[in-house]
Amino acid sequence: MSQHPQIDQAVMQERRAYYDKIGTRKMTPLWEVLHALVIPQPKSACMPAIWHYADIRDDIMEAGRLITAKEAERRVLILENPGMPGQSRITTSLYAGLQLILPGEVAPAHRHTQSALRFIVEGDGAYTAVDGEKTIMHEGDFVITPSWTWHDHGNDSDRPMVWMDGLDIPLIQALDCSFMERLPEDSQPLSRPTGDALARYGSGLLPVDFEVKTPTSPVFNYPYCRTREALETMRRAEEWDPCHGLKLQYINPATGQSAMPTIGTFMQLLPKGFNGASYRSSDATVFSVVEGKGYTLVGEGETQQRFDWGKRDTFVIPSWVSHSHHAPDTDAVLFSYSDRPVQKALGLWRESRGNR
Ligand code: GTQ
Repeated sequence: MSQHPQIDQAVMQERRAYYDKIGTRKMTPLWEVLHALVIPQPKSACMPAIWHYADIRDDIMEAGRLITAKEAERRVLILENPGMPGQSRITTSLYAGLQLILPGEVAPAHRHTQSALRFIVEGDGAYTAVDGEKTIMHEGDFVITPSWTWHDHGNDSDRPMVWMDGLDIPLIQALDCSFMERLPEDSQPLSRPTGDALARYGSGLLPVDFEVKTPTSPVFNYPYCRTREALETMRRAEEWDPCHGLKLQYINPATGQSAMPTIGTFMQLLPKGFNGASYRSSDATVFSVVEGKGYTLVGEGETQQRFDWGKRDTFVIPSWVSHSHHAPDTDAVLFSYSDRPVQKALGLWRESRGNR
């Protein structure tokens, strides 16, 4: 408490008048906001949240009765972080949505500066065409649409397909560099056979004269069967990380960097009985459950939450929030993505284990 409340009142009044005056000249005092701007550690509007697929699948299918993929252009339910309603984002920097394509539908060709990933949640056999090549998608596949590449989606199978879209929309918004255009035709012309990119760039080989021209991986479908086999073979070494189980990152084979420049993507195996140690990192992370079930403890003390999850559920952990993964009854496989490559490129990324 102040010893001179009268004087403080007078000073406060004078300051307020001063703030009003400089406000007319488009200025404002830093000292009133400094400690909200430069804070000791992340304090995000992003909240931990979970979407159970069993609770939302009917809503997704209902969208399929209300609007066609063509009319919607992209028929997607945005997974909106409850801490940032109306902002079309799941973390401060990243977007997530669940996209539905019904048999026979086409989501027409367009391109934009935002990079996109597709992570296949339900169904088999729909396709995405990227830069003249179609890839047929299966559950657990990780598919990339690099910045400014033409892409259209279609479903020639006889079942609905649902995938998670992960895009860097909020990041591009912050940088004000969104550009987009549409192709006059629904589907782009194809110039290469299906599987060409994976054979050419994803077999531990590269064309002899290959030159890196863009930061995004030339492999645009990382099939789950290969990822799963890698995890299954590696588990024999019994080298479990106390926090992550066995965790791999998807890389661009031409550079060794993350597969996408703005979004880091990961797949991890938690063996049955896994009791993970507490972990936090500065990249808020979106998880999609590929196999098995388990739970994640989020936060600490009285505010700690428990997210029970199973196949096809999505959950998000904000920046610098401690969490631990547990898989008491089954093996579990988790796909995840975050803005880690951006933070690393800028020398900002941090992690800590065991509440240190
Ligand atoms: O498939 O191109 O969920 O442009 C949001 C924006 C998907 C897409 C989204 C998009 C797309």
